[in-house]
Amino acid sequence: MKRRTFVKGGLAALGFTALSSYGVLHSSGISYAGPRNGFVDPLPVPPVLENLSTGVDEATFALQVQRGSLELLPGLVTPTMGYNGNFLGPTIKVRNGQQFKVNVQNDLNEPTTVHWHGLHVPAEWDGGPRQLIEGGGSWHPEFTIKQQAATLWYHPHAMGLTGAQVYQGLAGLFIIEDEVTDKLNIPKTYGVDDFPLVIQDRRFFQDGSFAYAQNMMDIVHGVVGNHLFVNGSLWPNLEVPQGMVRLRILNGSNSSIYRIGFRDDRTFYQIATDGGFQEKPVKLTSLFLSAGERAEILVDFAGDSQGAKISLLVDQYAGNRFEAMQFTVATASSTSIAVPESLTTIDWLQENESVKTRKFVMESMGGGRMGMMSGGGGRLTINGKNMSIYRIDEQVKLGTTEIWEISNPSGMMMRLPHSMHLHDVQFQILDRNGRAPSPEERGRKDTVLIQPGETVRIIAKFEDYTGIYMYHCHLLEHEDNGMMGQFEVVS
Ligand SMILES: [Cu+2]
Repeated sequence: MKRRTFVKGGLAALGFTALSSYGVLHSSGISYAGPRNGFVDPLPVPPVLENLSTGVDEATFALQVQRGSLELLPGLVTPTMGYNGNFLGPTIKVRNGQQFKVNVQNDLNEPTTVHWHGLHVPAEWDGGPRQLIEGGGSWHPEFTIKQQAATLWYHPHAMGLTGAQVYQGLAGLFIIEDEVTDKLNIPKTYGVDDFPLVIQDRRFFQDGSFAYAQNMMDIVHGVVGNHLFVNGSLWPNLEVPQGMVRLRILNGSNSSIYRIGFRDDRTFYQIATDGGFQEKPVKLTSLFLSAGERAEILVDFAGDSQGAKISLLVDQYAGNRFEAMQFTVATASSTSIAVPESLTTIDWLQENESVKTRKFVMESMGGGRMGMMSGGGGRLTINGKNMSIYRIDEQVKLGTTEIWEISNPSGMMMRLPHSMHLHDVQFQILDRNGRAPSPEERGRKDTVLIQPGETVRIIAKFEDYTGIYMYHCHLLEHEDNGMMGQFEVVS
């Protein structure tokens, strides 16, 4: 076994219960829950990307997709990819209504794309598999941001290359602000009381290089890592003010589902789903995020003494448990912020507005395990079909509202979760196996976890733009192996 593992104890001491309800999947080795020597490195906070425009109505950026290297594990050098750097990318910040322009330069020696995950975007600038940027090539999207405040992200989406490129480091946050944010009394000073947390697990060879998809099981279950990184750092420490702190959390892993909470089991408040603010804060002690999902939370450190250390626990579907990072309470906050009573109002789409119900069946196995990797149709399908860029699977009429009923039938041999992502729209969850969504999922969503045996109904309005978009499983190894389809919005 070439994989790097650590043998140690202390997992039980964390007092974090296992996700037994998930059933048995597989284990990717022994995880090292927390550091031996404390949380030493300061959490890197991705810089906000410089806006090259001077006008307030414009936001112009430059992104360079490049290779690099980084010491992710102590003493080892990992070959990586990054945007404008070695690993991950800068945070893009725009305002609703701004004219967004970006010059993307692909300095990889292979094709890539830049997909704006969660963004309501003209199809030609979506950055899906149809907008390939060849190695050495460039791409120049330009469109207006027509969307409320949200924490979105950007990542590659080239067919068959997405998983490997994200794994090597290609991901960044895309934050939209608007008048609602302006009015709310919540932490909003980036890097001071408003922090992005990009959570990702990784697996390595002994020489420090990434051990990405090695075999069929990696594709079936997704590549699950045994080291956990926050913003590209192993076991970092973040100094936070002694007051209210906002965390914008992205599950940036390829295929992991995380349950996220604090070592002391403290309560926190979720204020946003994938697509922006919820109507009211949701009181929680742990949060589930599947690959690609985001949440914003408020954590109050006002009651903690200066110097107090509180760690973040991340429990991974498939068994690993991580003490991911630590918060150290520093000086008193300069602002006094309470958890708001309400945040925004959401235009809830009504079932009777829907003109069509479409059914989508996500299947992990069509007929025998041996067929999984064979070219003849594949065995990761949506409605029995493997992705073809030459086929339009669904046509949606511009300006209409539809219900999409997505099911993950419980197969005889494979019980795998899937995470459905739609491009262009923010949808709302109507129900999960007939039951109303939990408070954590009540809001604008672009990615939704579908557990084995579940049927989830979502509702969305397809407006403003015609063209071809993707829907797919956001477990990237599933997506790369064909669990994807195309919908065309037609006038
Ligand atoms: Cu899947």
